[in-house]
Amino acid sequence: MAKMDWWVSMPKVELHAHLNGSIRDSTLLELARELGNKGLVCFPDVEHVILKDDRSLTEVFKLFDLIHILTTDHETVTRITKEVIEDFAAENVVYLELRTTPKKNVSKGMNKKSYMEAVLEGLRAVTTVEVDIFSEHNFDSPANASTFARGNDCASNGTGKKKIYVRLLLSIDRRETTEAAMETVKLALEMRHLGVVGIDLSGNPVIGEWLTFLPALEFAKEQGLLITLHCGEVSNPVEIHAMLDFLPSRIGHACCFGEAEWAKLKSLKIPVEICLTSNIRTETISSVDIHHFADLYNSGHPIVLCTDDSGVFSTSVSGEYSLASSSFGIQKRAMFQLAKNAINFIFAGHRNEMNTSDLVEVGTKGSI
Ligand code: 6MZ
Repeated sequence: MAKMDWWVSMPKVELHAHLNGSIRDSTLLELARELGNKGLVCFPDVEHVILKDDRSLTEVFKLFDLIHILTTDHETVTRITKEVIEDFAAENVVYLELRTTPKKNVSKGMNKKSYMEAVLEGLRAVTTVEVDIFSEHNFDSPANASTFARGNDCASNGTGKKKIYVRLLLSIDRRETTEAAMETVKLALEMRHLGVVGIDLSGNPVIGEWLTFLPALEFAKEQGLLITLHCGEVSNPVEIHAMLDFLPSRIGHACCFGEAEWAKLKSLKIPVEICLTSNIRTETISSVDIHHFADLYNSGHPIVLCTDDSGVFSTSVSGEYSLASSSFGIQKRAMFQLAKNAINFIFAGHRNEMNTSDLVEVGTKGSI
């Protein structure tokens, strides 16, 4: 059997993955063909859009509107969730925080809650790998920590299957109202015992106002949900400062920061979810060699490599590790350390009590 590349065999943590951005092209095309046969979409046009490689940030959000037309019924939401989990597990992601925007689709009898139930159904439908949706005990118990750490070690869990821990973040779309955002937070609270650990604010960054979402985000925080914000995907210093003042547990992207914003972010030590391929493909950052990953990495700022939308940007977590390694000249051992550090920024359990030594053990076996 061919030797697996170290960036694939290495256990990894994925903290910034949007469900509808992580769908296989083959599945999207199949769904588009079905709707095409029913005369609901023009298949050749949709095929062209799905297979197009480079897209501006604006075009990406148009693509999401199309993807949502293809996916927003219960059965399809269940299917894509199942496939996305299988795909991340296949490349040795051992802990995944999957985020998605609960949706209403009146014509399909869907509301935010039934959408999330379809997502959970998808998690339960995975049979090729063992999925831990919510541990009986908290994630921080030594037993769970070490099980997590041995997540990709088939022999150790006695089932002969890989294991992946999955937790959910509910996304608020920037097109939503304060009431709709509040509804999502209340749903997250209701579904806490089902593995929902936090809230994400995402969507087209040129739409919506921070103050619209603030009441719901404050309420979420008061109730103990952890928050991650898409921050600085476009230039908007006032919003960036307001978001950092909110003290989110993590932020995503941080592309369009000026000196004052970098200084504030660094002094607050807020972990950043870095999405290299996404930023390059959407031309938010013009080339990888000038990506802020390098400065944050060199200054020891907490960062985690993520895919954002592995389907839309044709990437994978392994691909992001390989890209960072080759672009910034970081060797395998240091990349492993970067992957391991991500455990400190997960939303499940009490992060600081995680035992990371077993993760080192797993990585050492295969590749270091
Ligand atoms: C901001 C993004 C995003 O929630 O339907 N989303 N928001 N910036 C990005 N960078 C490219 N990529 C994805 O997944 C798709 C939704 O995630 C958000 C958008 O709101 C998009 O509609 P779900 O599963």
